Amino acid sequence: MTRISPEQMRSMLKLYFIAGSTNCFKDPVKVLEEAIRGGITIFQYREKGEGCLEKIEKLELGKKLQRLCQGNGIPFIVNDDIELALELDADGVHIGQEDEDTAQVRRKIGNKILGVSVHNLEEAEKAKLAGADYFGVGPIFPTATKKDTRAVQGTVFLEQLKNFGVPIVGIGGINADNSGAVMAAGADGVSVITAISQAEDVKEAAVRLKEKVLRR
Ligand code: FQP
Ligand code: MG
Repeated sequence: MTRISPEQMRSMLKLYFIAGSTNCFKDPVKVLEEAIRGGITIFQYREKGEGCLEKIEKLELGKKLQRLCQGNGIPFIVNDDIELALELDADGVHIGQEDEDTAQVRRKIGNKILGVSVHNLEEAEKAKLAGADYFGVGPIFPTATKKDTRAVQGTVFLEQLKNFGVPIVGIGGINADNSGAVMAAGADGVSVITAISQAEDVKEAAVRLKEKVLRR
């Protein structure tokens, strides 16, 4: 397997759904099932926060969600936990600035997909050199999901990254109403947790977001 191409990466990032057990009001497997039917293009398993699963339970839920992704041709990415990603043989990992060193993670995962959160051009340059396949940029808008976020960025940094050559997904407070602005600023896709995981109709929420990102 070779490194993913930027073109392939860009098409995968259109509608990036992230979730773990604590983000869902019902069985996360059901939620992911509906989200897939609604048209998500990539999934990140992020088992984090108060009351989250650990060890064997985290592994078992990961296996179930991965199987669902595999059955539907959806890339399965693991957040933070490189060891889990390797154990599951996931399609990739996502790390932030407070996680393991990017170059070190690249060595560990070989050619798997590597996503890195970046907040300024310096971090972006460093992550690019260390082998990032895509950037997560945010929080674009205010979000309640993550407590330890950086300051809200708006879409300005997305504009600055336009000609950087690395595929980009916006994250943080994105919903069907504001996703157009994120795409217009130069993102290749949008990433959401709550807008899909806690929607009354999960599939419908994904469909609406997908329509918006494809309109660009
Ligand atoms: N962007 C993305 C993605 N996924 C993420 N998990 C983050 C940003 C945030 O390490 P990080 O990454 O800053 O916080 P946490 O580990 O709590 O999620 F691009 F994939 F949308
Ligand atoms: Mg992280």
